[in-house]
Amino acid sequence: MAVSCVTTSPEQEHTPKLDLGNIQTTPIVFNPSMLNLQPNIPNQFIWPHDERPCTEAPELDVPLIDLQNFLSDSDSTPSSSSSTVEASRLISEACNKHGFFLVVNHGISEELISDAHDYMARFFDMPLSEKQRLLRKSGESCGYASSFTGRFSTKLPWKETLSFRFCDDKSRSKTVQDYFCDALGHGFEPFGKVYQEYCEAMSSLSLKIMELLGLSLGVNRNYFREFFEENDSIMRLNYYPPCQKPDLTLGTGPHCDPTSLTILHQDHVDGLQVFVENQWRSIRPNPKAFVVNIGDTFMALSNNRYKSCLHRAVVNSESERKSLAFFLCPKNDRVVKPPRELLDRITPRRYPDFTWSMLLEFTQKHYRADMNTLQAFSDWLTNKPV
Ligand SMILES: O=C(O)CCC(=O)C(=O)O
Repeated sequence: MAVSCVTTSPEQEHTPKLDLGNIQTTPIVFNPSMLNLQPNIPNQFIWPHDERPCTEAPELDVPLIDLQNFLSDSDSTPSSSSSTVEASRLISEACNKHGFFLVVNHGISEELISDAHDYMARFFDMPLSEKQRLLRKSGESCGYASSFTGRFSTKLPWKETLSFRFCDDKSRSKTVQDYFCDALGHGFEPFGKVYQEYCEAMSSLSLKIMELLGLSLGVNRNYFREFFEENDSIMRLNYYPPCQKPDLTLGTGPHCDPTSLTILHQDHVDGLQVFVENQWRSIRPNPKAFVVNIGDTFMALSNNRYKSCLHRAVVNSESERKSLAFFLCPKNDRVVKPPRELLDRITPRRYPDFTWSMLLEFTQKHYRADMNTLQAFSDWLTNKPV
């Protein structure tokens, strides 16, 4: 029997401020090889009652957008070709409802996706001490994090992550490879190569999706594409170990992505949930598809026309789960402001000018990303003494 999982809207909840420096004692270590078999979980991983996962979340109806014809049409193809019009129509529909859609026939080879999953498995299989050689430093957005035990002291996520930067800047062509080799030695060159290639593919795909987003908003097809050229993005590998108390915790807590566009590939295990119409709904894994969603920065760029949507990941007691997330972000000093087409007297500017580096710093140093990040950031910018 399907159990309804209607919960209190997180909009009504108090937005916690980042508890920087509040960790008095040595933070606990999240070592999945020891924790995943224990019958009880440490208190720091236990979430408040009204935020705990529901037993079953009905599937969300997300459009499946076939990019084959759109991608095979050359750049000279008019924006009115029927496959392009249909793709941008579906995107508009999804982004007006919840901001999540799936893309298939996206042009990324199965082999590359499978390699990216294999290397992710190899990385998280390494002993904790090895992974800790990439440990994320305080105030930084990249590196290895065993949960966020060093950063927060409550509502910890049941996961490990590895995040790294990808710059689509031809003059800095080997950023990902350098990252792995510099930190872990030349034996990790194959890791670096796979993720360099994967990030390049994600960046190209996201620029094509930007064309469709532009068309769907009635903006010049190249406007957002050009805005994100030379993007300074973040790639994240998520590993959710099995948990003996999955009903008490979350793999990733509820949040909207502060970034611009997320392209996610889930393995075959359920876990991703989106909060739509006051209800948590799941997006089932589809190995042939990428899950795409709008983030806060694009919400600001679209002058609030397209909203970023609250989502989370749940865990389970039997299977581990993994996902690959590419977060498209503008070049650090690009000023985020909507194009003229999205402004008029009825819809004036909704957010002040900002750069991605300002928003990133806000989420690293002052605020734990949730569903109010963009509004909190906008208020902070507006009220900040000059
Ligand atoms: O693993 C997932 O399905 C979601 C991950 C996510 O939301 C994140 O990494 O921000």
